Amino acid sequence: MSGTALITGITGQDGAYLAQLLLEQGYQVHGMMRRSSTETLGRLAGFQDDITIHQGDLLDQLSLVRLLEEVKPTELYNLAAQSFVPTSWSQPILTGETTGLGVTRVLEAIRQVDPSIRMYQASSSEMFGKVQQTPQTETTPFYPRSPYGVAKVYGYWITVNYRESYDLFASNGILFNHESPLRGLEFVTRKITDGVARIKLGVQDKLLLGNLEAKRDWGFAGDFVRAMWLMLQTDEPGDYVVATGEQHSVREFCEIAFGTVDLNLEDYVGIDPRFYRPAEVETLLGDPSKARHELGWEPQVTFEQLVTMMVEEDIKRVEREIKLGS
Ligand code: NAP
Ligand code: F7E
Repeated sequence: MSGTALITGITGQDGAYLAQLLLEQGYQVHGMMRRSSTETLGRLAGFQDDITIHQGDLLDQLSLVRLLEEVKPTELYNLAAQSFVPTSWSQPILTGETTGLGVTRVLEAIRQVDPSIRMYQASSSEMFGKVQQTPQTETTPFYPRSPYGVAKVYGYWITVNYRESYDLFASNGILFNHESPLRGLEFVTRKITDGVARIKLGVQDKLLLGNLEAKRDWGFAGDFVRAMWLMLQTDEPGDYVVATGEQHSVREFCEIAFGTVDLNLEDYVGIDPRFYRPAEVETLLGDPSKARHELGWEPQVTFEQLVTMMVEEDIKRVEREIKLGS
């Protein structure tokens, strides 16, 4: 018997991959989603019936307390957040409430209902922002560059603080960018692979992007959720960098994505200053040595495999859309 897991943010990219992993491990999986007037469970297609979905919201403390009383989880994965960096400038208060203070609400609910619940907090490489050291490790100082990054720094430290104040089993995964065919369409990788698929299939002419020189340490979401689970199986809680240790620019991502379908990016990519950010994170590169040594975690999917997988899945999806006439 593996236990009972509760995932906040079950409707997001990582929620879908983590739910699948936990089901495979024999967990009873419960997911929290906020109320929406439109369908948001699309990423759970194929295994939604194996998960119990509950309504709740990181903005509503009582909904969290009630949910923990009802589900009685042994492990809680706090993946819910306003996670799109540009939106954090247009909605900084909402981002602070959800991505920052939301973590305190989850920790308070655990403290009140059952302090033995193990908690994973989805911290982010965006906390390193204007990097103070390369590669970034668990001891690299934070210098966030967006309201999102600032909110994640708050979430990180409140998790550490509740661990130290109340002896909770609460761990931070400092995850670098991780992508997949389930990534939201506004994030740069998926915007590129969706654009490549549409251009190849003749339903789009151009792909407009912002800063092509930004560099990221990109991995596969399916690999990264395994690290989340491993973090809650240790004897002691802790904080871990999860990254591939390899860095590529947005331009390189484009080159491989267009190359997959025998097109040249120069013929199709344009620059639109609307996609520049008020303050940019120019470069991120993680050192996952601690996760490798203490968790035995290794990424399986290479950068080239990731880009190819995303392009191929987007081509299949756009072909289906064309057939349906949408
Ligand atoms: P995502 O696809 O944007 O999913 C975010 C989830 O949070 C969605 O299920 C969303 O629900 C939910 N949510 C937003 N506001 C909420 C609220 N007020 N109450 C309850 N749920 C709410 O993000 P992701 O890529 O899966 O990332 C998962 C987590 O890891 C996030 O915390 C993100 O910040 C963090 N992270 C991601 C990366 C990455 O590269 N993917 C790296 C480091 C850290 P709706 O479907 O209703 O919008
Ligand atoms: O941008 C540049 C952009 O939006 C990556 C989130 O999951 O990872 C993600 O945050 C880079 C930036 O991800 C476009 O300026 C160029 O330098 O895909 P992104 P992000 O901001 O790194 C971290 C780890 C998280 O925690 C976040 O939740 O790409 N870029 N042109 C562009 N970015 C976008 N979105 N769109 C463009 O057209």
